[in-house]
Amino acid sequence: MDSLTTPLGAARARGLERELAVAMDAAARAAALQVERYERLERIVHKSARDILTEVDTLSEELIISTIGEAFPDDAFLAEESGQSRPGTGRTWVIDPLDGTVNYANGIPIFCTSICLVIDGRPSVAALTDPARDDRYTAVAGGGAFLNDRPIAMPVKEAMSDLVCHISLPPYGFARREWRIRKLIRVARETGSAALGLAYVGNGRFDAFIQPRGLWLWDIAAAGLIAEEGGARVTDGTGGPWFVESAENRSRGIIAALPTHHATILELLR
Ligand code: 2AM
Ligand code: CA
Repeated sequence: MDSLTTPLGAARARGLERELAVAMDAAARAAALQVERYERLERIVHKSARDILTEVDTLSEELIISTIGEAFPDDAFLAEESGQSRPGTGRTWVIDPLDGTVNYANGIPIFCTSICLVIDGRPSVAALTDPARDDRYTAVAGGGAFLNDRPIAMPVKEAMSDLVCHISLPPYGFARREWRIRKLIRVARETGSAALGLAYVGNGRFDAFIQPRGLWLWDIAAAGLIAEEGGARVTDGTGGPWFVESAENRSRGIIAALPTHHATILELLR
């Protein structure tokens, strides 16, 4: 397992082997907890009208932060439930301990745990695990994307009518644009886990992920790198850089698509 065709090999070539190994270990621990507690929830807190929090979100995040914090005590964290700690170190772990919490709490087995190391503002190492399927997505910037230790890449699809797309448009004001896109593609889906849907672009389970706003940095950090390393063109909702660490992060949009169709999708959203 030493070549560039394995995740740890690709990470080693960039001096990030330990980082990826620790991220994979932290994701595996959170995934095990999520499987163990699946359909056995004790407490659901309503964070806001549309947002919920379970004890599994909190426990998963604690597990991930303690695992990574032990290995890299000087690094900073930006995590969904506990926020930002120790900014300004140049290395920040961006964490969504459980993406797709509503699915999880309802017993729909579509959710994931997402971990990304951002170095000097650049997503550099990603580990994203779908516990229900034991699908382990990983990526290293410039080193490729992997699913269960095998390299992945998007397929070639020339015709827009072949595209299977993950589409989440805002509820108001986008009906005409949504219809314009749906008319041209094969089918649109919404999984309820933005991070998992975006990671699926990395190996062409989705040919595009289209959400022009409403995401947080922890929803997109790991999955955006996986999509990009799988060969997608990835931008924000208007064609700009998809990951801006200092941006007001609740309103991030992301368009990840086969490079040949990305510009058309952006145009259709205008
Ligand atoms: P979450 O489960 O980690 O909250 C569908 O709800 C998708 O959008 C999920 O991936 C969810 O992530 C994400 N999302 C981001 N911000 C959200 C919010 N304020 N309320 C509900 N879901 C949100
Ligand atoms: Ca979450």
